[in-house]
Amino acid sequence: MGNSRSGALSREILEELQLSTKFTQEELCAWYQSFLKECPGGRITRQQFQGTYAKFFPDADPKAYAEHVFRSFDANSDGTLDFKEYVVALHMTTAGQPSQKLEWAFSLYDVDGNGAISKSEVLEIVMAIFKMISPEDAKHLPHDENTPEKRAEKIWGFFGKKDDDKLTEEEFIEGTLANKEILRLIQFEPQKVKERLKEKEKNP
Ligand SMILES: [Ca+2]
Ligand SMILES: [Ca+2]
Repeated sequence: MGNSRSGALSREILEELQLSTKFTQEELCAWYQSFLKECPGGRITRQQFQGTYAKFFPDADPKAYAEHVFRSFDANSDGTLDFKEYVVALHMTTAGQPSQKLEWAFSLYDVDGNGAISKSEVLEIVMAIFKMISPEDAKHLPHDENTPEKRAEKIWGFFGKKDDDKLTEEEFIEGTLANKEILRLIQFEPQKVKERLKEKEKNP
């Protein structure tokens, strides 16, 4: 009760976020207000985060993917997302430069956080992505990428790595910037899936 800090963002965090994201003070303050409305405690829990994904993908199983995304956003690994982590995440995944988005993608794929990506980590994320692809959509995937194993193999092959090799962040970002095919394969694009579904409804 009567917590005066709950309604306003501290100047320190505000300035830090303005610098790191280039969002304006007005934008940040408005988001903070809506963030507090959604999360009066000022933190998003893992369960809440997964719940949001579940709403967006009612016909799929986004739990594993949501878990990985949550991990990549939870910079201090305390099991919750505070406003700062939330805004940085929003920036990296939406407004950021391509290289920033790929920095985030690297942290998503570096499941154990050791600074390098192994082939099994690629497979783990690709499996999580596949759980969000509806069986109907999966039917339309090209032959050499219609299972998680094939798709992981294809991604790994693009980087020219042996099975036991590791990918550094630099290799991952440079390779992905240079090759649109890798970029397409490493991400899940719900929007494109939805667009395709709409088209299908129009022209069954
Ligand atoms: Ca955190
Ligand atoms: Ca790793």
